Parts: sequence; C-alpha cells; structure tokens
Amino acid sequence: MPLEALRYDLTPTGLHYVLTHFDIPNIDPERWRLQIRGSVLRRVELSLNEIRLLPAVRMPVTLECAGNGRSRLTPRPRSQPWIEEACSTAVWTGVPLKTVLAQAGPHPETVEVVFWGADHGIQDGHAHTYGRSLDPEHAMRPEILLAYEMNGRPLEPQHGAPLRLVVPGWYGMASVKWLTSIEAIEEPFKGFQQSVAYRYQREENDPGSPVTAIRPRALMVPPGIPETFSRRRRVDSGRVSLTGRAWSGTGSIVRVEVGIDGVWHDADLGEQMGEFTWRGWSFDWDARTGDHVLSCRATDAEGEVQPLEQPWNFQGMGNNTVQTVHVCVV
Ligand SMILES: Nc1nc2c(c(=O)[nH]1)N[C@H]1C(S)=C(S)[C@@H](COP(=O)(O)O)O[C@H]1N2
Ligand SMILES: [Mo]
Repeated sequence: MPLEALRYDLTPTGLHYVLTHFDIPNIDPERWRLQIRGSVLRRVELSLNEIRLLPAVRMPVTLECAGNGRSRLTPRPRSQPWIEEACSTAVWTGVPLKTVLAQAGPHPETVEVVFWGADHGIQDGHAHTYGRSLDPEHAMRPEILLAYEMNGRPLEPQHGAPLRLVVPGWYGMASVKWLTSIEAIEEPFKGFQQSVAYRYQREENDPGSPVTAIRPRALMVPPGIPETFSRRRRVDSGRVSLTGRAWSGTGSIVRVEVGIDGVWHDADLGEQMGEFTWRGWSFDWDARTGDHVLSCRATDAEGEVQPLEQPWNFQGMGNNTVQTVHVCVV
C-alpha cells in the first residue's frame, strides 16, 4: 500500500497490500465447498450460499504482513522485500468462525484447529498446501471471521475469494485465504507455514518462537513531494500538518510521538474505528528551512513501545523499528 494511502480510514480495495506465497488458485465458487472435518462430532460441508445465509458480522480490521519492515534490516533477510507498505484496513463481512465450528462440534481432545487454503507450492524444497492453525480457545473468540466480502463487495481473487479467515490482531499469515477446509486435530500442527516459516529466529538453526500478535507501529503520510529515486521529500517551510496511523495487536494505542530531528513530541490521537483497527494521529510541525529527519513511535496499552534499533531476526519478521522520513524544507 503506497504510504500516502494512510490518509484513508478504510484502504480502497485496489490499494490494499497483497501477499501470496504461491499462485492465486483457480476456484469455481459454484462448485466450491467448505469442509469442517477431523476430530469433530459431525462432519460439515457448506456451500457459499449456505454460509451467506448464516447471521453475518461486519468488522473493520487492520491487517499487516509479518514481513513488513524487512527491507530495513541489515543484512536483509530473504523473502518479500517490504519497506513499510504491507499494512491496510478493510471492512470484512462474514460469519463468526465459532458459529461454523459449533455446527461440527470439535472433540474435547482437539488441541489445534487447522485452516487449509486451496493454494499449493514449494517453499525451501517442501511442496505443501498453505495451512495455518489456531488453538481451540483462540478459534472460538468472537472476532474471528470467515469472510466472503471485503469493503462491501465479494472478495477479490487476490484477497482469498470465495472465503478467507480473518484473525484480527495477528499478523496476516494467520488469515488464511482461499479456505477449503477446517480440520480439528489432536496433535500439535506441524505444517510448514506453522512450524518452519513465521518464527522469530536468532539464526537459521534456532527453532525460535512463533510469530503471533501484531507489534505496535505508527506510520506517517510522507509530507510534501517525493524525489523519484531517493524518495527524499521536499516540503515548503511553515506550518505542516503531519498525519498518520498507529495500530497494535497486543493492546490499543495509547500514545503516538513524533520525532523531529530526534526530539520527541506527543501527537494528538484520533478516533478508533474498531477494536482491531488503526487509529489516526496528527501533529503540527513548524518546518524551518534545511534538512530534517522525521519519525513516529507508537505505544500500546500493554506498555509495548516501538524500538529505535533493529531487532534483527533470521526471517526478518515483526520489524517494527520506528519509521524515519528524510525531508528537505525549502
Ligand atoms: N492460502 C493462503 N493464505 C494466506 C497467504 C497465502 O500465501 N496463502 N498469505 C498470508 C499472508 S503472509 C498475509 S500477510 C495475508 C495477506 O492478505 P492480503 O493479501 O489479503 O492482504 O494473507 C495470508 N493468507
Ligand atoms: Mo504476510
């Protein structure tokens, strides 16, 4: 998502970031079915029409890729070279996952609920279908949706049509697109995207810890005009309204600070659209002629603050180092 699109409360669908590990699968929505299987009392199979007839929920949710910020790490880890643009907010319409799970009735021995996509490919030599799991308690939380609409329209192919999972507050990898089946299992899930990918590892052989909730982050709409190649900004001197968004999956945003050449000032916080969405912020800056470095930093209700230094990790996950924007005031 180009960062100037931070100006929209809801990201227009065509500007919403996209991440796909493999190809966008070819699915005929008429023939498509969602299966709920495994360690359940009743095997359930639902068509899209049957899912659409269930009581629906509409919820704005900010999604962020766990790899957002990866390009800022040195040495740069392999994988999608996001700078800071892998975040967006959409209104999702769908059925709470718990409604559908209750129809199947997972056995009490269930230790994980696995979500399978229709996409298949090879990552690090392993051919596999994209799959991710949640523990059963998390899966029953009311905010977790099986979404068939995004911003009031049927899901676009790149965003998971005809049905996707939305796990608010967690990095995007949990929100499985092109859902085909939900499987209750009685053993820990060993799928590649769960046990190998999406881990915070100090180095390649470190088993690491799983990537889960979104770390706090604030971003600003880059002020002024850009220079094509360096992306440095040119700003006219005088009062400049700096604006942006801040979000966190570990607690609501309670503070945003703006750094002007390393000196921090509190920004004004805007309305929060929902429990799982970004919050606007603004700060009036008296821009004086010369070169300046602007930054912004979020703090959430759990006291989590964005770091100033890179927390390097092997896969380049969860890098929420503060954003810096270089400007020349003229
Ligand atoms: N089936 C499937 N689901 C997936 C992925 C994928 O490759 N396959 N990518 C995940 C990742 S890493 C992210 S960040 C989000 C991105 O969702 P979006 O493309 O709708 O923004 O989808 C997640 N769901
Ligand atoms: Mo991602």
